[in-house]
Amino acid sequence: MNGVQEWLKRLFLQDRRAVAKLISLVEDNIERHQIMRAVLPRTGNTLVTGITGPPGAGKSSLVEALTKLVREQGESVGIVAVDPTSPLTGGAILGDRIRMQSHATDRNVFIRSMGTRGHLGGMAKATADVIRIMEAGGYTTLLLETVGVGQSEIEIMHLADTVIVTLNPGTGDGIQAIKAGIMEIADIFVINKADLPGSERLKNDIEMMLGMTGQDKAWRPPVVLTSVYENRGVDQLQAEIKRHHAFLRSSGRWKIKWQEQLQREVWRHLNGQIQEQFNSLWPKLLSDAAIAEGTDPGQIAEQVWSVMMEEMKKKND
Ligand SMILES: Nc1nc2c(ncn2[C@@H]2O[C@H](COP(=O)(O)OP(=O)(O)OP(=O)(O)O)[C@@H](O)[C@H]2O)c(=O)[nH]1
Ligand SMILES: [Mg+2]
Repeated sequence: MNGVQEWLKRLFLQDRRAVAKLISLVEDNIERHQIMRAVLPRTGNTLVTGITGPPGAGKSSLVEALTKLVREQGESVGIVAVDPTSPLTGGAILGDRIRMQSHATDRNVFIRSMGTRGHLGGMAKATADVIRIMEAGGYTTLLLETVGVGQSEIEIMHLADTVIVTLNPGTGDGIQAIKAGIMEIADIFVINKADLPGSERLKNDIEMMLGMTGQDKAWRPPVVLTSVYENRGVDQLQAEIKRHHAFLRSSGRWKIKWQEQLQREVWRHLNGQIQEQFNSLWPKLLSDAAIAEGTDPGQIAEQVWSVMMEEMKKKND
């Protein structure tokens, strides 16, 4: 039995070290196929809860508060914190590590921080793998935190089944969120720091905007007020998460979501493969003067595509 087999065996016995080890191997692209093939049959049952929002909105504080609740209920928690602006990877992003200290010694909480490694598609790919390994390792609650409200965060949030958008009162967050197109991805809105003034107003603003946009009639995103400082609203947030999970399952949305996620994920892999092949072919195409000057790039793309197909056929023969 090779080393990977041994680690997989230990993963299925819910050995924390195996979770860490297999995540590193997959991230380094060592035996990725073998690992993911073994892991996959043990995944797909747990819904992933994503938490996004502007920097400092209290995402990590909420993750920690939710983790505390879930642990009290006896479930184990896997947390992935993605920071597209951070070059760090593997280890913990310092701030998160400090804040999550209360769970650091808890064997039933597994925290993984990820920074940019290569391009963004790479990060979404890696995050999807990490979530699956955690699920196969027996973590029954999966939380995914990502900072920001830009395109890259939305890409990460598509990995989640339930998306929580966290905003703060008195910051103009509401307006920013609309501009960033984040209203559309929110299943639940949280107004955190509700101990500060202006939260009712922000709640009204969000509800008004929800009324105006062509929302999904079957699910109207609730707006939950929380204060991690005053330990308020977190249980209500957990109840709304459970309600959304139940909605996904009972309405059959879960399946549709799963198909959409699969499509995105396959495309990310395909995109990576095509890009790699294209990058290796391009210099040769240029130097062979196969491409005449002044040719329309769209036409060149068609030529390149047929060359790529030929290469692929040669490889498969
Ligand atoms: N007043 C108040 N402050 C809070 C509350 N929750 C969190 N904070 C504070 O807000 C700051 C940011 O909290 P984090 O949980 O790190 O926020 P975050 O969204 O994870 O931050 P990034 O990951 O850096 O984007 C910290 O100083 C927290 O102590 C709250 O309910 N009320
Ligand atoms: Mg954070």
